[in-house]
Parts: sequence; C-alpha cells; structure tokens
Amino acid sequence: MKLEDRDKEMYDLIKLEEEREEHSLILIASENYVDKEILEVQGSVLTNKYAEGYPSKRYYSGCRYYDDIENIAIERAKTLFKAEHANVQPHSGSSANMAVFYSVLNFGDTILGMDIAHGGHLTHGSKVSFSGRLYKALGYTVSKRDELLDYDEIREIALREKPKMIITGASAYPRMIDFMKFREIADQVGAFLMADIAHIAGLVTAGLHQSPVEYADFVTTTTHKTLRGPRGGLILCKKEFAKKIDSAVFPGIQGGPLMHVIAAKAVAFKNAMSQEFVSYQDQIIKNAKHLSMCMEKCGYRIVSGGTDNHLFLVDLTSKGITGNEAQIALERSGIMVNKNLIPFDTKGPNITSGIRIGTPAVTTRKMKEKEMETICDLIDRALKDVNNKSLHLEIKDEVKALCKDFSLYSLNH
Ligand code: DSN
Repeated sequence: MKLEDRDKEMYDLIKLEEEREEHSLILIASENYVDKEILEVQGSVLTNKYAEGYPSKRYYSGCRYYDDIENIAIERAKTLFKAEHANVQPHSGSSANMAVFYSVLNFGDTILGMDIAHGGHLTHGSKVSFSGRLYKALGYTVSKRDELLDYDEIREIALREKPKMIITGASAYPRMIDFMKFREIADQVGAFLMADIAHIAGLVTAGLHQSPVEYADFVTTTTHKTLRGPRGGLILCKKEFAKKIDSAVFPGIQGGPLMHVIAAKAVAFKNAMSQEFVSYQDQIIKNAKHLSMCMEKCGYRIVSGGTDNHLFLVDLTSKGITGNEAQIALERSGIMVNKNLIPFDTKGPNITSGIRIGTPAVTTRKMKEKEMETICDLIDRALKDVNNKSLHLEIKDEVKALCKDFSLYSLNH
C-alpha cells in the first residue's frame, strides 16, 4: 500500500513541504537540497538494520553488507578530507562534538570556544548546552574594531585560562578562519584543538578554504550544509586518537548507527570529489559576495563589511527593524532566512538586530550573480514595509516565478 493511502495526513504534509521547498528562496546558511540519489539511499532498506559496533566487530548477525558500506564511507571521508582517521557514525554535528569532548576531556575541564553571540555554536560552550554544563566553558569574541577574530586576544585568554581544549569553527562567521594560528595558540598552552567545520566543509574539500585537518587534533562536521549530503555528523582525527574517538562515539554516546545515513554520507563524499562540486562551491562564494555587495548598495550594513565564504550577516539597526521582524516579513514573502545576533548585539536571541543569509541552497538551484541582484531587490522591498502583508504576497508570487525558472525537479545533479 502506498503512503498516500495508508497515512494521507502525513503524505499531504510531505507534499506541502515539497511545494514549500520548490517555491521558496532558501537562504538559511545551514540548509541545502540533497541530490536525488541521497534521498534514494536514505529511503532504502538500510534503515532496517542494527549494526552496533564497527566493521568486522559488530554485535548482531547479518552485518556483512553494512561492513562494506561503512568501510567505503570511512575510506571516502579519509580521501576527501586527507585525514588519517574518520568516524562516520555521529548522528549529527552536536553528537560529533560531544564525542570529541568525551574522548579526551573529563567533566569540569576548561574549554575555550567562540561565544555563541559572536558566531559560535551551542556545543562550543553555551550555558544551555551540555558543553557549557558539563565543562567549564569560556568564550572568545570577535573584535569590536573590525568584527573579525582577534588571534592575539584569543591567545591572551588561552594563556590566562589554560584550557584543555580550544574549539575553532563557527555557525555565523563570514570570514576565513586561520586554523594554523589556532594550532600555534593551542601549542603554546598545551591544549587539544578541535575544529568544527560544519558550515564550511564543502568549501574546505573544494580547496576554497584552508583545511584544518593538518592542524587540528579533531575535526568535526555535519554532512548536510555546504557538503550537500544527508543530515548527519562526521569526525576526522589523527591516528593516535582513532581508538578513543571510536569508543567515545560507540558505545560512549551512541547505540546503533544509522546505516542508511552512513551509506548516503558515502554517496555525498563521492559527489564531493567531482570537479562539478568544486565549481558549485566556487559559485556559492561568488553568490554570497555578490548578494552582500548588492545589499550594501541598498544601504544595509554588512557585518565585517562583506564575506569570504557562503554566508553573511546583515545588521538591520539603521533600518529600524529587528531580525525577528525581518524573518517574519521575508517568510511571508517566500524568502527563508534566520534572525541572528550580530556581534555585540544589544537585543536578545529571540529578537536580534540582524539576519544571517547564506547561498548554498540557491546555488544548488543553479542561480548566479544575476539572480542575486533580483533576490536583493525582493528582500529590500519586503523589508522596506515589514507589516505590509499584501505587498509580501505579491513578492511571494515573484519569488515563485523565479523559483520556477530554477526548478528543483528539473535538476539533474
Ligand atoms: N543550526 C545550525 C546552523 O543553522 O548554523 C548549526 O548547527
């Protein structure tokens, strides 16, 4: 029996979501559209099996093909990132980060990560996450002067506080990160270095952002952002930490691996080795730079003056609107962004003074600089009158027409 007949309620919601994705401009920096084969693999029979353990060391029978699948995923991850060891089992980026902490830290140890209000992630030491509750978490910020990472200041904090682990990587930082400098700082204080490249993983594999693999003891990432794979996590590390990482993931913090997701990760890693993927990453950056420049021309202040990667932050203060108001007005217009704190924000995380805009998903639709100009115009019109619902409905129709020319269904990637 088909889903439509068996559970019409759920079938209808999925169809509605398909329509939303097809007809919206997705500018949420952490989202993307996966290839059809990723959907196929994730929807396969591989979802049926328990495969606790690792290849050749499973706890259940019947894992013959799963060993091959996981080995392929591991080998591809190692090749793609030029890493000594890969663990492909983390269910998410948060699990990957948790496993790294669990592998070499004791509860109560000091960690130093990027403050979430300045672009860091929840799991880099926020008080509301396990990372800030189980460990003594300290944060570094961007500089007030230029809104960039200030490596001298990070060094000062590290020398003073002597963290056992330094965390680099961000969820909302529009500039390149110098992982070599972080390594130097970590070495000066004898700290482990973990680089969370969830956002920039695709740029890293394409050679468009410095790779942390050579510098960091641990590299974590999600597989679904710029990397355009299934929703999941990955840990890369030096050989010396391989055993510790594997046992921290299983049985440390997880039970059975999601083998359908691991197979889909392997497919994504293979896709990421292609020249087409490198060109895609290059276009993501070109689009982000162009869109941020267009918005600047329209009078929006761009945090740090622009972007080097796939995202940028817009400070809405001078426009007299909050990030929350902007998010709502844009969603009504068929444009998806997220409200985001800007450095030294005076508003809270539910209101914010800014929005975060990213170009991975629209670039997957094959949109280029010309479309970024159209998108800028659509955003600007919607934000000029955040309470004008009929205007937003008009814009939504224009968004739909633009999306039709770049239909997801016609994509052959
Ligand atoms: N929630 C993700 C983001 O949007 O950046 C990070 O995990």
